[in-house]
Amino acid sequence: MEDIENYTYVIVGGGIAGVTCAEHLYILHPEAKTVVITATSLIKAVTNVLPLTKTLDAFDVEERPAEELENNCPNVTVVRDTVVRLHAEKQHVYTSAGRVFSYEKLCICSGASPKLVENSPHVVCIRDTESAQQFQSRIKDAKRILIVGNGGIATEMVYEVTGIQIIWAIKDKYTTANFVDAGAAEFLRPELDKEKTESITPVKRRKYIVDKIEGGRTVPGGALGPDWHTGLELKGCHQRKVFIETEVELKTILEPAAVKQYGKTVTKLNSEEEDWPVYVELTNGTVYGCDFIVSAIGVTPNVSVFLPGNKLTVGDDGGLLVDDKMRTLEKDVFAAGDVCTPNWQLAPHWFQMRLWTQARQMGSYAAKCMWSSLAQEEVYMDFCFELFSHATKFFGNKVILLGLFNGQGLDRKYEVLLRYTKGLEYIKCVMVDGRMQGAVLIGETDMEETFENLILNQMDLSEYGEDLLNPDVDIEDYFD
Ligand SMILES: Cc1cc2nc3c(=O)[nH]c(=O)nc-3n(C[C@H](O)[C@H](O)[C@H](O)COP(=O)(O)OP(=O)(O)OC[C@H]3O[C@@H](n4cnc5c(N)ncnc54)[C@H](O)[C@@H]3O)c2cc1C
Ligand SMILES: *[C@@H]1O[C@H](CO)[C@@H](O)[C@H](O)[C@H]1NC(C)=O
Ligand SMILES: *[C@@H]1O[C@H](CO)[C@@H](O)[C@H](O)[C@H]1NC(C)=O
Ligand SMILES: CC(=O)N[C@H]1CO[C@H](CO)[C@@H](O)[C@@H]1O
Repeated sequence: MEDIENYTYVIVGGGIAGVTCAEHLYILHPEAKTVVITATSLIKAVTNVLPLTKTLDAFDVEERPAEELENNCPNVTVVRDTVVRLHAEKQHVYTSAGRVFSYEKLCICSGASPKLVENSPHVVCIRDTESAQQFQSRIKDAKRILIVGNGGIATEMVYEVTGIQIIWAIKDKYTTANFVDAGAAEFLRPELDKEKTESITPVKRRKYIVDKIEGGRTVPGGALGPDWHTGLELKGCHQRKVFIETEVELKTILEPAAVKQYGKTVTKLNSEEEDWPVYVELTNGTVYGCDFIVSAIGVTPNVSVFLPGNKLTVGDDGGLLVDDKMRTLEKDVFAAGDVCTPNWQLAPHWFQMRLWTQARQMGSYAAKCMWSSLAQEEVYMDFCFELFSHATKFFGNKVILLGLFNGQGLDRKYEVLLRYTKGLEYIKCVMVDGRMQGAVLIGETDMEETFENLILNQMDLSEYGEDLLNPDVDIEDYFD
């Protein structure tokens, strides 16, 4: 006979999504019994929340003991255990310790695991530029690394790293429109900041069209598009060399002994090439040596224990599909954070990115949805899903990403306005037909609220042209 523990709300996962969901359920429904079941002893807490705009808060993430959540929210219990099965029809979850929890409303917040090209000590995983600092210590003695992945993080990595050779293996034909962030990475490259002895007056203001970039094979230095060549080829990247291998994936990682054993031909990039700690065979048969491999190929949502026997559906990216009330297809089963994939009609300037910001927004909104479905109250989609926004720090610089900041989904048919002041600020606007679609703001630009409004209200800005970013024109006066 099963000994069933009954709860109103059961949350699986003690990450940002799960903890935020529990905290908000406690606010909405303090007398309800809530349990957070989490595989790890520490939970993730959001601290130092600072509202930046209507859709965006800056905050820190800290690991905290579970008791803290219990102390702050007395009717919330944290159980350290691993959920191994969901029986949605019975409304039960089962744990590895043999416990059974029944719920009225369940929220799956089990997160995602970084995809590794291969589980190997030679592979370093990068999800966000913030982990770049840690990565830089490993890179100190390296001569050559191989980067796998073609997303924003891989792109930033490629531009972040100086003074070594980089082989960048991408499965697409060309490095995506992400190359625009090359400028951001140039801006952020600490070496550049250190060199900054000249005054910060020169402001580069540039405009270019992004739809005719050809994929390159071997691109030296920081140049990926015709404009970057002339405009942003900056000092300090001379020994750096980037070799781009397109339309390939990583096939195998080979130890030096295996290369000898199988008699693999190693492709040399310089004449006197020595032995390498590790070798990589690409799907087209080329073998390269390198110091280590950087994997930046995204994450896999942690869904496997929930699927068997239930009618949950997953999207192309493997996430649990949720509707605009964060509901899965199973009755009373919600999902939030990295584990889920929004399956509603997305607002034109919002898209999912598996980041803290969204884990928190979804956790909070899921709590509202869970409570309102129990209380049979109406709930409206949170305003934060109107506009993609993310605030982070790259090497101490404030970075704000708004809307389609990288031209996401615009099929490379957009213009970019750029204002770039070395060591001070980097402002990029993505424009279509004179209307702002997205922006990257680095430094203390103080533009986030104005730009948020411009993206949300889609005002026609064509008459301002490039002057939109002219530092002598105070656009806030016009638009606030
Ligand atoms: C290396 C790395 C660096 C990152 N850096 C940044 C960054 O700088 N900025 C940023 O915004 N985002 C960053 N991200 C992304 C960010 O961490 C995630 O988007 C966010 O943490 C997702 O929160 P979550 O609550 O959905 O999932 P998670 O934080 O992954 O939490 C999932 C929780 O579920 C638990 N769990 C999973 N399965 C079970 C189970 N079966 N039973 C019980 N418990 C379970 C786990 O133990 C964990 O507590 C990074 C991610 C990685 C991997
Ligand atoms: C906890 O829940 C009980 C009822 O289940 C309620 O009486 C009590 O006020 C709640 N405690 C707090 C601190 O909200
Ligand atoms: C694999 O691609 C590289 C360049 O991307 C090329 O130099 C090499 O010849 C290709 N190898 C094979 C076996 O096709
Ligand atoms: C299938 C899968 O990705 N499982 C992961 C889920 O989360 C736990 C804890 O974070 C990982 O240990 C699993 O590997």
